[in-house]
Amino acid sequence: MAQKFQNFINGEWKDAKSGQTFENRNPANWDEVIGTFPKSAEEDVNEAVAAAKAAWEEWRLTPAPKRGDILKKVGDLMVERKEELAREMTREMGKVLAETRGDVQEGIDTAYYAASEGRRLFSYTAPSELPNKFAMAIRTPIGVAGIVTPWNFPMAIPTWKIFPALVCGNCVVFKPASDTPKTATSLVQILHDAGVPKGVVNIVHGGGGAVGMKIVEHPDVALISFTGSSGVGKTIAQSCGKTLKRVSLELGGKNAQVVMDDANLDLALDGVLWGAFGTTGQRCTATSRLILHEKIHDKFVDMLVKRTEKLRLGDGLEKGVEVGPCVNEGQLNTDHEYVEIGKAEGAKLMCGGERATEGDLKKGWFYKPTIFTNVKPGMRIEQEEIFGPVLSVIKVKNFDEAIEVLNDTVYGLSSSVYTRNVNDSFRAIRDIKAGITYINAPTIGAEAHLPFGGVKETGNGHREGGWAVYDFFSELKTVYVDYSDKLQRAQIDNY
Ligand code: UN1
Repeated sequence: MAQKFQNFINGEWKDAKSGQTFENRNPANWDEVIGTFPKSAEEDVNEAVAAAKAAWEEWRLTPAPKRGDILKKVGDLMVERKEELAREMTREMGKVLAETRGDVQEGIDTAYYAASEGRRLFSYTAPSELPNKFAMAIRTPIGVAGIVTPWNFPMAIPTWKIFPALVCGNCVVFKPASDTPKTATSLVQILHDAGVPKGVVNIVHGGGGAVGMKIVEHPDVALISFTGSSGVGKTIAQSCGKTLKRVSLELGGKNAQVVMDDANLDLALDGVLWGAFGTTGQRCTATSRLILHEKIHDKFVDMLVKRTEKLRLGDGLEKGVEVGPCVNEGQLNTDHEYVEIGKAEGAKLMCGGERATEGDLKKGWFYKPTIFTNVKPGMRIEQEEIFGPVLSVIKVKNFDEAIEVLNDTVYGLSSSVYTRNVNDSFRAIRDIKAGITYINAPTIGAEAHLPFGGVKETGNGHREGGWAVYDFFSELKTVYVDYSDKLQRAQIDNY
Protein backbone atom coordinates (compact mmCIF):
# COMPACT_ATOMS: atom_id res chain seq x y z
CA MET A 1 0.00 0.00 0.00
CA ALA A 2 1.31 3.42 -0.93
CA GLN A 3 1.79 5.82 1.95
CA LYS A 4 -1.07 8.30 2.24
CA PHE A 5 -0.39 12.03 2.68
CA GLN A 6 -2.86 14.78 3.51
CA ASN A 7 -3.63 18.47 3.35
CA PHE A 8 -2.68 20.61 6.34
CA ILE A 9 -5.42 23.01 7.35
CA ASN A 10 -5.74 24.91 10.61
CA GLY A 11 -3.01 22.83 12.22
CA GLU A 12 -4.49 19.45 11.26
CA TRP A 13 -3.62 16.89 8.62
CA LYS A 14 -6.76 15.97 6.72
CA ASP A 15 -8.02 14.35 3.52
CA ALA A 16 -9.74 16.22 0.72
CA LYS A 17 -13.41 16.57 1.64
CA SER A 18 -14.30 14.48 -1.43
CA GLY A 19 -11.96 11.71 -0.24
CA GLN A 20 -10.33 11.65 -3.68
CA THR A 21 -6.58 11.17 -4.10
CA PHE A 22 -3.88 11.20 -6.74
CA GLU A 23 -0.63 9.26 -6.98
CA ASN A 24 2.88 10.59 -7.07
CA ARG A 25 5.46 8.40 -8.84
CA ASN A 26 9.22 8.38 -9.32
CA PRO A 27 10.04 9.69 -12.81
CA ALA A 28 13.23 7.59 -12.89
CA ASN A 29 11.21 4.44 -12.19
CA TRP A 30 7.55 4.77 -12.98
CA ASP A 31 6.68 1.60 -11.06
CA GLU A 32 7.66 3.21 -7.80
CA VAL A 33 4.83 5.03 -6.05
CA ILE A 34 5.97 7.74 -3.62
CA GLY A 35 2.54 8.11 -2.08
CA THR A 36 -1.02 9.27 -2.56
CA PHE A 37 -2.13 12.84 -1.96
CA PRO A 38 -5.52 14.51 -1.60
CA LYS A 39 -7.11 15.63 -4.84
CA SER A 40 -8.65 18.73 -3.38
CA ALA A 41 -11.29 21.13 -4.64
CA GLU A 42 -12.82 24.52 -3.93
CA GLU A 43 -14.36 23.39 -0.61
CA ASP A 44 -10.89 22.50 0.72
CA VAL A 45 -9.49 25.81 -0.49
CA ASN A 46 -12.32 27.66 1.26
CA GLU A 47 -11.55 25.93 4.52
CA ALA A 48 -7.85 26.70 4.24
CA VAL A 49 -8.45 30.36 3.41
CA ALA A 50 -10.88 30.71 6.33
CA ALA A 51 -8.27 29.19 8.66
CA ALA A 52 -5.58 31.53 7.38
CA LYS A 53 -7.85 34.54 7.70
CA ALA A 54 -8.74 33.66 11.29
CA ALA A 55 -5.10 33.05 12.24
CA TRP A 56 -3.98 36.35 10.73
CA GLU A 57 -5.40 38.49 13.57
CA GLU A 58 -2.88 37.07 16.01
CA TRP A 59 -0.03 36.51 13.56
CA ARG A 60 -0.02 40.09 12.29
CA LEU A 61 0.37 41.30 15.91
CA THR A 62 3.22 38.89 16.68
CA PRO A 63 6.42 40.96 16.72
CA ALA A 64 8.43 40.48 13.53
CA PRO A 65 11.60 39.45 15.44
CA LYS A 66 9.56 36.68 17.05
CA ARG A 67 8.31 35.55 13.66
CA GLY A 68 11.94 35.62 12.55
CA ASP A 69 12.92 33.40 15.49
CA ILE A 70 10.55 30.73 14.18
CA LEU A 71 12.17 30.98 10.75
CA LYS A 72 15.57 30.49 12.41
CA LYS A 73 14.28 27.25 13.86
CA VAL A 74 12.90 26.30 10.43
CA GLY A 75 16.39 26.77 8.99
CA ASP A 76 17.92 24.64 11.76
CA LEU A 77 15.45 21.81 11.10
CA MET A 78 16.17 21.97 7.38
CA VAL A 79 19.88 21.64 8.13
CA GLU A 80 19.16 18.58 10.29
CA ARG A 81 16.91 16.99 7.67
CA LYS A 82 18.85 18.14 4.59
CA GLU A 83 19.94 14.71 3.38
CA GLU A 84 16.52 13.13 3.87
CA LEU A 85 14.81 16.05 2.09
CA ALA A 86 17.25 15.87 -0.82
CA ARG A 87 16.75 12.14 -1.26
CA GLU A 88 12.98 12.31 -1.24
CA MET A 89 13.13 15.21 -3.70
CA THR A 90 15.28 13.20 -6.12
CA ARG A 91 12.81 10.32 -5.85
CA GLU A 92 9.82 12.46 -6.61
CA MET A 93 11.11 14.73 -9.37
CA GLY A 94 14.31 13.13 -10.62
CA LYS A 95 17.12 15.66 -10.48
CA VAL A 96 20.44 14.35 -9.20
CA LEU A 97 21.28 14.30 -5.53
CA ALA A 98 23.95 17.04 -5.72
CA GLU A 99 21.28 19.31 -7.16
CA THR A 100 18.52 18.40 -4.73
CA ARG A 101 20.97 19.07 -1.89
CA GLY A 102 21.55 22.46 -3.50
CA ASP A 103 17.81 23.04 -3.70
CA VAL A 104 17.40 22.36 0.04
CA GLN A 105 20.43 24.57 0.76
CA GLU A 106 18.74 27.40 -1.12
CA GLY A 107 15.81 26.98 1.26
CA ILE A 108 18.13 27.04 4.26
CA ASP A 109 19.79 30.23 3.02
CA THR A 110 16.35 31.75 2.53
CA ALA A 111 15.28 30.74 6.05
CA TYR A 112 18.28 32.35 7.73
CA TYR A 113 17.93 35.49 5.63
CA ALA A 114 14.24 35.68 6.57
CA ALA A 115 15.05 35.03 10.24
CA SER A 116 17.38 38.02 10.43
CA GLU A 117 15.00 40.14 8.37
CA GLY A 118 12.59 39.85 11.29
CA ARG A 119 14.89 42.25 13.11
CA ARG A 120 15.18 44.61 10.15
CA LEU A 121 12.10 45.03 7.93
CA PHE A 122 13.50 48.50 7.44
CA SER A 123 11.64 51.34 5.99
CA TYR A 124 12.20 55.12 5.95
CA THR A 125 11.58 58.13 8.03
CA ALA A 126 11.79 61.45 6.24
CA PRO A 127 11.66 64.99 7.58
CA SER A 128 8.30 66.69 7.32
CA GLU A 129 8.17 69.99 5.46
CA LEU A 130 6.26 71.45 8.41
CA PRO A 131 7.55 72.22 11.90
CA ASN A 132 6.63 69.94 14.79
CA LYS A 133 5.52 67.18 12.50
CA PHE A 134 7.00 63.70 12.14
CA ALA A 135 6.80 61.57 9.00
CA MET A 136 7.60 57.95 8.25
CA ALA A 137 6.59 54.97 6.15
CA ILE A 138 6.23 51.63 7.91
CA ARG A 139 5.86 48.09 6.57
CA THR A 140 2.60 46.40 7.46
CA PRO A 141 1.32 42.85 6.87
CA ILE A 142 -1.20 42.41 4.07
CA GLY A 143 -3.30 39.34 4.91
CA VAL A 144 -3.61 35.89 3.35
CA ALA A 145 -1.02 35.07 0.70
CA GLY A 146 -1.77 32.43 -1.95
CA ILE A 147 1.42 30.63 -2.95
CA VAL A 148 1.40 28.50 -6.11
CA THR A 149 4.68 26.83 -7.02
CA PRO A 150 6.32 24.61 -9.68
CA TRP A 151 8.01 21.22 -9.44
CA ASN A 152 11.51 22.06 -10.67
CA PHE A 153 12.68 23.66 -7.41
CA PRO A 154 10.19 22.03 -5.05
CA MET A 155 11.89 23.31 -1.90
CA ALA A 156 13.72 26.48 -2.90
CA ILE A 157 10.87 28.24 -4.71
CA PRO A 158 8.21 27.68 -2.01
CA THR A 159 10.68 28.97 0.59
CA TRP A 160 11.44 32.08 -1.51
CA LYS A 161 7.78 32.94 -1.17
CA ILE A 162 6.54 31.46 2.12
CA PHE A 163 9.38 32.60 4.39
CA PRO A 164 9.28 36.31 3.51
CA ALA A 165 5.47 36.16 3.51
CA LEU A 166 5.54 34.88 7.09
CA VAL A 167 8.20 37.24 8.42
CA CYS A 168 6.21 40.15 7.00
CA GLY A 169 3.20 38.93 9.03
CA ASN A 170 1.06 37.29 6.36
CA CYS A 171 -0.65 33.90 6.56
CA VAL A 172 -0.26 31.37 3.78
CA VAL A 173 -2.35 29.02 1.67
CA PHE A 174 0.12 26.94 -0.32
CA LYS A 175 -0.60 24.86 -3.46
CA PRO A 176 2.49 22.98 -4.62
CA ALA A 177 2.86 21.38 -8.05
CA SER A 178 1.18 18.00 -8.17
CA ASP A 179 4.47 16.45 -9.35
CA THR A 180 6.18 17.37 -6.07
CA PRO A 181 3.68 17.14 -3.23
CA LYS A 182 6.01 15.19 -0.93
CA THR A 183 8.73 17.83 -0.68
CA ALA A 184 6.03 20.43 -0.05
CA THR A 185 4.50 18.26 2.68
CA SER A 186 7.89 17.96 4.39
CA LEU A 187 8.34 21.71 4.25
CA VAL A 188 4.97 22.28 5.91
CA GLN A 189 5.82 19.67 8.55
CA ILE A 190 9.02 21.58 9.30
CA LEU A 191 7.15 24.86 9.63
CA HIS A 192 4.76 23.18 12.03
CA ASP A 193 7.58 21.54 14.03
CA ALA A 194 9.35 24.89 14.28
CA GLY A 195 6.33 26.41 15.99
CA VAL A 196 4.35 28.22 13.30
CA PRO A 197 0.91 28.62 14.94
CA LYS A 198 -2.09 26.76 13.59
CA GLY A 199 -3.78 28.28 10.56
CA VAL A 200 -0.78 30.44 9.69
CA VAL A 201 0.43 28.01 7.02
CA ASN A 202 -1.96 25.69 5.20
CA ILE A 203 -1.30 23.36 2.29
CA VAL A 204 -3.91 22.18 -0.20
CA HIS A 205 -2.85 19.60 -2.77
CA GLY A 206 -4.39 19.17 -6.19
CA GLY A 207 -4.57 20.51 -9.71
CA GLY A 208 -4.03 24.00 -11.05
CA GLY A 209 -7.65 24.55 -12.07
CA ALA A 210 -9.35 22.84 -9.13
CA VAL A 211 -7.12 24.28 -6.41
CA GLY A 212 -4.64 26.87 -7.75
CA MET A 213 -7.19 29.04 -9.53
CA LYS A 214 -9.62 28.78 -6.61
CA ILE A 215 -6.95 30.27 -4.37
CA VAL A 216 -6.25 32.98 -6.94
CA GLU A 217 -9.94 33.86 -7.23
CA HIS A 218 -10.78 33.74 -3.53
CA PRO A 219 -11.87 37.18 -2.27
CA ASP A 220 -10.17 36.68 1.10
CA VAL A 221 -6.78 36.01 -0.48
CA ALA A 222 -5.05 39.37 -0.64
CA LEU A 223 -1.98 38.54 -2.67
CA ILE A 224 -0.72 35.84 -5.01
CA SER A 225 2.80 34.70 -5.70
CA PHE A 226 3.14 32.31 -8.62
CA THR A 227 6.03 30.67 -10.46
CA GLY A 228 5.29 28.74 -13.65
CA SER A 229 4.62 29.21 -17.33
CA SER A 230 3.88 32.56 -18.95
CA GLY A 231 0.60 31.15 -20.26
CA VAL A 232 -0.72 30.31 -16.80
CA GLY A 233 0.79 33.54 -15.46
CA LYS A 234 -1.31 35.57 -17.87
CA THR A 235 -4.49 33.77 -16.80
CA ILE A 236 -3.66 34.47 -13.15
CA ALA A 237 -2.86 38.11 -13.88
CA GLN A 238 -6.19 38.54 -15.67
CA SER A 239 -8.05 37.05 -12.74
CA CYS A 240 -6.18 39.22 -10.26
CA GLY A 241 -6.80 42.25 -12.46
CA LYS A 242 -10.53 41.97 -11.83
CA THR A 243 -10.14 42.92 -8.19
CA LEU A 244 -6.70 44.58 -8.48
CA LYS A 245 -5.21 41.84 -6.33
CA ARG A 246 -1.48 42.13 -5.76
CA VAL A 247 0.32 39.46 -7.78
CA SER A 248 3.95 38.49 -8.31
CA LEU A 249 4.70 36.34 -11.35
CA GLU A 250 7.92 34.49 -12.17
CA LEU A 251 7.41 32.97 -15.59
CA GLY A 252 9.12 31.48 -18.61
CA GLY A 253 12.56 31.98 -20.06
CA LYS A 254 14.53 31.40 -23.23
CA ASN A 255 17.93 32.08 -21.76
CA ALA A 256 21.04 32.35 -23.87
CA GLN A 257 24.74 31.96 -23.29
CA VAL A 258 27.00 33.94 -25.63
CA VAL A 259 30.56 32.74 -26.28
CA MET A 260 32.84 35.30 -27.92
CA ASP A 261 35.98 34.44 -29.86
CA ASP A 262 38.23 35.70 -27.05
CA ALA A 263 36.54 33.56 -24.35
CA ASN A 264 38.15 30.80 -22.31
CA LEU A 265 36.50 27.99 -24.26
CA ASP A 266 37.00 25.29 -21.64
CA LEU A 267 35.30 27.47 -19.07
CA ALA A 268 32.47 28.29 -21.48
CA LEU A 269 32.07 24.59 -22.21
CA ASP A 270 31.68 23.67 -18.54
CA GLY A 271 29.23 26.55 -18.27
CA VAL A 272 26.94 25.52 -21.08
CA LEU A 273 26.92 21.84 -20.10
CA TRP A 274 25.78 22.81 -16.63
CA GLY A 275 23.39 25.52 -17.80
CA ALA A 276 21.74 23.46 -20.54
CA PHE A 277 21.65 19.96 -19.12
CA GLY A 278 21.78 20.45 -15.35
CA THR A 279 18.32 19.70 -13.89
CA THR A 280 17.69 18.05 -17.29
CA GLY A 281 17.17 21.54 -18.71
CA GLN A 282 14.14 21.97 -16.47
CA ARG A 283 14.94 25.36 -14.95
CA CYS A 284 13.40 28.72 -15.73
CA THR A 285 17.02 29.82 -15.90
CA ALA A 286 18.25 26.92 -18.08
CA THR A 287 20.42 27.71 -21.07
CA SER A 288 18.30 26.85 -24.07
CA ARG A 289 20.20 28.92 -26.64
CA LEU A 290 23.92 29.05 -27.25
CA ILE A 291 25.10 32.00 -29.32
CA LEU A 292 28.56 31.39 -30.76
CA HIS A 293 30.96 33.77 -32.47
CA GLU A 294 31.60 32.41 -35.97
CA LYS A 295 35.37 32.17 -35.39
CA ILE A 296 35.01 29.58 -32.64
CA HIS A 297 31.67 28.06 -33.72
CA ASP A 298 32.85 24.81 -35.31
CA LYS A 299 35.53 24.08 -32.75
CA PHE A 300 33.21 24.79 -29.83
CA VAL A 301 30.34 22.72 -31.22
CA ASP A 302 32.74 19.82 -31.66
CA MET A 303 33.96 20.10 -28.05
CA LEU A 304 30.38 20.42 -26.80
CA VAL A 305 28.89 17.47 -28.68
CA LYS A 306 31.71 15.19 -27.49
CA ARG A 307 31.12 16.09 -23.87
CA THR A 308 27.34 15.97 -24.18
CA GLU A 309 27.36 12.46 -25.59
CA LYS A 310 29.31 11.33 -22.54
CA LEU A 311 26.84 12.69 -19.98
CA ARG A 312 25.58 9.87 -17.80
CA LEU A 313 21.83 9.54 -17.53
CA GLY A 314 20.15 7.64 -14.75
CA ASP A 315 18.49 7.58 -11.37
CA GLY A 316 19.65 10.74 -9.59
CA LEU A 317 20.28 8.78 -6.38
CA GLU A 318 23.05 6.78 -8.06
CA LYS A 319 26.64 7.93 -7.80
CA GLY A 320 28.11 9.31 -11.01
CA VAL A 321 24.77 10.08 -12.65
CA GLU A 322 24.81 13.57 -14.18
CA VAL A 323 21.38 13.91 -15.80
CA GLY A 324 18.10 12.67 -14.34
CA PRO A 325 14.79 12.01 -16.09
CA CYS A 326 12.18 14.45 -17.34
CA VAL A 327 9.65 15.10 -14.60
CA ASN A 328 6.82 13.22 -16.32
CA GLU A 329 5.66 11.70 -19.56
CA GLY A 330 3.99 14.90 -20.73
CA GLN A 331 7.25 16.84 -20.42
CA LEU A 332 9.13 14.11 -22.27
CA ASN A 333 6.60 14.27 -25.09
CA THR A 334 6.88 18.05 -25.25
CA ASP A 335 10.68 17.78 -25.54
CA HIS A 336 10.34 15.30 -28.36
CA GLU A 337 7.72 17.38 -30.17
CA TYR A 338 10.16 20.30 -30.16
CA VAL A 339 12.86 18.06 -31.58
CA GLU A 340 10.53 17.21 -34.47
CA ILE A 341 9.72 20.89 -34.90
CA GLY A 342 13.44 21.74 -34.97
CA LYS A 343 14.12 19.15 -37.65
CA ALA A 344 11.21 20.38 -39.74
CA GLU A 345 12.48 23.95 -39.41
CA GLY A 346 15.79 22.90 -40.93
CA ALA A 347 17.99 22.88 -37.83
CA LYS A 348 20.71 20.21 -37.74
CA LEU A 349 20.46 17.59 -35.00
CA MET A 350 23.98 16.97 -33.65
CA CYS A 351 23.18 14.56 -30.82
CA GLY A 352 20.28 13.24 -28.76
CA GLY A 353 16.85 13.78 -30.23
CA GLU A 354 15.35 10.64 -28.78
CA ARG A 355 14.25 8.93 -25.64
CA ALA A 356 16.94 6.98 -23.75
CA THR A 357 15.79 3.42 -23.11
CA GLU A 358 18.93 1.39 -22.45
CA GLY A 359 18.63 -0.98 -19.47
CA ASP A 360 16.84 0.51 -16.48
CA LEU A 361 16.37 3.82 -18.26
CA LYS A 362 13.31 2.42 -19.98
CA LYS A 363 11.49 2.43 -16.63
CA GLY A 364 11.69 6.24 -16.49
CA TRP A 365 11.15 9.38 -18.58
CA PHE A 366 14.71 9.80 -19.82
CA TYR A 367 15.53 11.94 -22.85
CA LYS A 368 18.98 12.19 -24.39
CA PRO A 369 20.63 15.60 -24.11
CA THR A 370 20.00 17.18 -27.49
CA ILE A 371 21.87 19.79 -29.52
CA PHE A 372 20.73 21.53 -32.69
CA THR A 373 23.05 23.65 -34.82
CA ASN A 374 22.16 25.77 -37.83
CA VAL A 375 19.40 27.34 -35.76
CA LYS A 376 18.22 30.67 -37.12
CA PRO A 377 16.73 33.51 -35.08
CA GLY A 378 12.96 33.29 -35.18
CA MET A 379 12.69 29.51 -35.43
CA ARG A 380 10.26 28.08 -32.91
CA ILE A 381 12.99 26.07 -31.17
CA GLU A 382 14.86 29.37 -30.80
CA GLN A 383 11.88 31.30 -29.48
CA GLU A 384 9.69 29.02 -27.35
CA GLU A 385 10.40 27.70 -23.89
CA ILE A 386 10.90 23.91 -24.09
CA PHE A 387 11.84 23.14 -20.45
CA GLY A 388 13.92 20.12 -21.35
CA PRO A 389 17.45 19.08 -22.37
CA VAL A 390 17.30 20.68 -25.83
CA LEU A 391 19.91 23.28 -26.79
CA SER A 392 19.78 25.47 -29.91
CA VAL A 393 23.06 26.82 -31.30
CA ILE A 394 23.06 30.07 -33.28
CA LYS A 395 26.11 31.39 -35.14
CA VAL A 396 26.77 35.15 -35.13
CA LYS A 397 29.36 37.45 -36.75
CA ASN A 398 30.12 39.80 -33.89
CA PHE A 399 29.21 41.03 -30.42
CA ASP A 400 26.43 43.37 -31.60
CA GLU A 401 24.70 40.58 -33.45
CA ALA A 402 25.06 38.31 -30.42
CA ILE A 403 23.25 40.80 -28.19
CA GLU A 404 20.60 41.41 -30.83
CA VAL A 405 19.86 37.68 -31.14
CA LEU A 406 19.93 37.24 -27.37
CA ASN A 407 17.39 40.04 -26.87
CA ASP A 408 15.09 38.95 -29.68
CA THR A 409 12.62 36.95 -27.57
CA VAL A 410 9.50 37.65 -25.56
CA TYR A 411 11.29 36.45 -22.42
CA GLY A 412 14.00 38.04 -20.30
CA LEU A 413 15.05 36.02 -17.27
CA SER A 414 18.71 35.00 -17.31
CA SER A 415 21.63 35.58 -19.68
CA SER A 416 25.33 34.87 -19.86
CA VAL A 417 28.34 36.15 -21.78
CA TYR A 418 31.74 34.53 -21.93
CA THR A 419 34.44 36.99 -22.95
CA ARG A 420 37.72 38.34 -21.66
CA ASN A 421 36.98 41.78 -23.07
CA VAL A 422 36.04 44.12 -20.25
CA ASN A 423 34.38 46.59 -22.63
CA ASP A 424 32.11 43.94 -24.12
CA SER A 425 31.29 42.69 -20.60
CA PHE A 426 30.04 46.08 -19.53
CA ARG A 427 28.14 46.62 -22.77
CA ALA A 428 26.46 43.27 -22.15
CA ILE A 429 25.49 44.31 -18.63
CA ARG A 430 24.02 47.52 -20.01
CA ASP A 431 22.33 46.26 -23.17
CA ILE A 432 21.00 42.78 -22.39
CA LYS A 433 17.28 42.86 -21.62
CA ALA A 434 17.05 40.36 -18.79
CA GLY A 435 16.60 40.31 -15.04
CA ILE A 436 19.89 38.47 -14.53
CA THR A 437 23.20 38.68 -16.45
CA TYR A 438 26.21 36.51 -15.69
CA ILE A 439 29.68 37.30 -16.98
CA ASN A 440 31.84 34.19 -17.42
CA ALA A 441 29.34 32.01 -15.55
CA PRO A 442 26.36 29.98 -16.74
CA THR A 443 22.75 31.19 -16.83
CA ILE A 444 21.92 29.20 -13.68
CA GLY A 445 23.22 29.75 -10.18
CA ALA A 446 21.16 32.53 -8.63
CA GLU A 447 21.91 33.10 -4.92
CA ALA A 448 19.13 33.42 -2.37
CA HIS A 449 20.12 36.84 -1.04
CA LEU A 450 20.00 38.67 -4.37
CA PRO A 451 16.92 39.71 -6.34
CA PHE A 452 15.61 37.09 -8.78
CA GLY A 453 13.23 37.71 -11.64
CA GLY A 454 12.92 38.77 -15.23
CA VAL A 455 11.66 41.33 -17.70
CA LYS A 456 9.14 41.21 -20.55
CA GLU A 457 6.91 38.09 -20.45
CA THR A 458 9.07 36.52 -17.77
CA GLY A 459 7.25 38.44 -15.09
CA ASN A 460 5.33 41.49 -13.99
CA GLY A 461 8.09 43.56 -12.46
CA HIS A 462 8.44 42.01 -9.03
CA ARG A 463 11.50 40.26 -7.68
CA GLU A 464 11.95 37.31 -5.36
CA GLY A 465 15.05 36.76 -3.28
CA GLY A 466 17.14 39.11 -1.20
CA TRP A 467 15.70 42.34 0.12
CA ALA A 468 13.45 42.94 -2.90
CA VAL A 469 10.86 40.26 -2.09
CA TYR A 470 10.04 42.01 1.20
CA ASP A 471 8.54 44.86 -0.80
CA PHE A 472 6.09 42.45 -2.36
CA PHE A 473 5.00 40.83 0.89
CA SER A 474 4.47 44.03 2.87
CA GLU A 475 2.35 47.10 2.37
CA LEU A 476 3.77 50.52 3.08
CA LYS A 477 1.78 52.71 5.38
CA THR A 478 2.78 56.35 5.52
CA VAL A 479 2.31 57.95 8.93
CA TYR A 480 2.33 61.65 9.85
CA VAL A 481 2.30 62.75 13.47
CA ASP A 482 1.63 66.41 13.95
CA TYR A 483 2.62 67.65 17.43
CA SER A 484 2.21 71.37 16.75
CA ASP A 485 -1.30 71.55 18.24
CA LYS A 486 -2.60 73.48 15.29
CA LEU A 487 -3.80 72.82 11.76
CA GLN A 488 -0.80 72.88 9.44
CA ARG A 489 -1.61 72.70 5.76
CA ALA A 490 1.08 71.02 3.69
CA GLN A 491 2.13 72.84 0.52
CA ILE A 492 0.17 75.92 1.65
CA ASP A 493 1.10 77.25 5.07
CA ASN A 494 4.80 76.86 4.58
CA TYR A 495 5.10 78.56 1.16
C1 UN1 B 1 14.25 28.25 -11.55
O1 UN1 B 1 14.90 28.03 -12.57
O2 UN1 B 1 13.04 28.04 -11.55
O3 UN1 B 1 19.65 30.04 -10.48
C2 UN1 B 1 14.88 28.71 -10.31
C3 UN1 B 1 19.16 28.94 -10.44
C4 UN1 B 1 18.51 28.44 -9.16
C5 UN1 B 1 17.08 28.86 -9.11
C6 UN1 B 1 16.35 28.53 -10.37
N1 UN1 B 1 19.21 28.94 -8.01
O4 UN1 B 1 19.14 28.21 -11.42
